[in-house]
Amino acid sequence: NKHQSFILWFTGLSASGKSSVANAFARRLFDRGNQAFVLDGDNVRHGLNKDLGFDEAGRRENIRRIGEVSKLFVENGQIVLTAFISPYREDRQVVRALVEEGEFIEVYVRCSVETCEQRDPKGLYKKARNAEIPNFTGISAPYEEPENPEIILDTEHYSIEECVDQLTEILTSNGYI
Ligand code: GGZ
Repeated sequence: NKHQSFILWFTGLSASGKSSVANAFARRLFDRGNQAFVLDGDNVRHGLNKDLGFDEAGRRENIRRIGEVSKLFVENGQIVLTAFISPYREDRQVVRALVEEGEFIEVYVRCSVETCEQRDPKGLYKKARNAEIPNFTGISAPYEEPENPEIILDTEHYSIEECVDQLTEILTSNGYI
């Protein structure tokens, strides 16, 4: 199965579905004979970046390092799927500029903060409302929506599987996979 190497950069609020879509899409790719590598909070924030917090500087350094790691994988011919809030437009732009034209595909995992807060799978929104967690994205810290993302996935209205179908369709028709 032919593929070029690229970064699929998922961005969106906590509980928007970034990791779920990225992991489900990685399985879909595997079934099609393409291998992908998923970077998300579970394998990066607890390891490489465990020295970083959630203030603005910590988030920016988080994204910078993830961008550099992703670049290494892309240079090695891989498909990289990253699932981080990445709330700052400028930081996403910096990662985009690290790789060749067309190798950075920004995927806005769009879901209203109201719906994310209703989902609240880890109880974090509740804690943020009670000020037990400071600087919580969408509540007490900013999220800058992508202005020109290559792809928008609407997880408010579509299931994870439907979003995976949409990704597959878009990337197939554009010759990425
Ligand atoms: C947002 C936080 C925070 C704060 C801890 N704000 O839903 P989750 O739990 O699994 O995903 C969130 C994750 C966000 O880490 P990222 O590395 O993606 O963020 S960033 O790109 O902004 O650096 C959430 C949890 O960590 N979490 N504190 N204050 N999310």
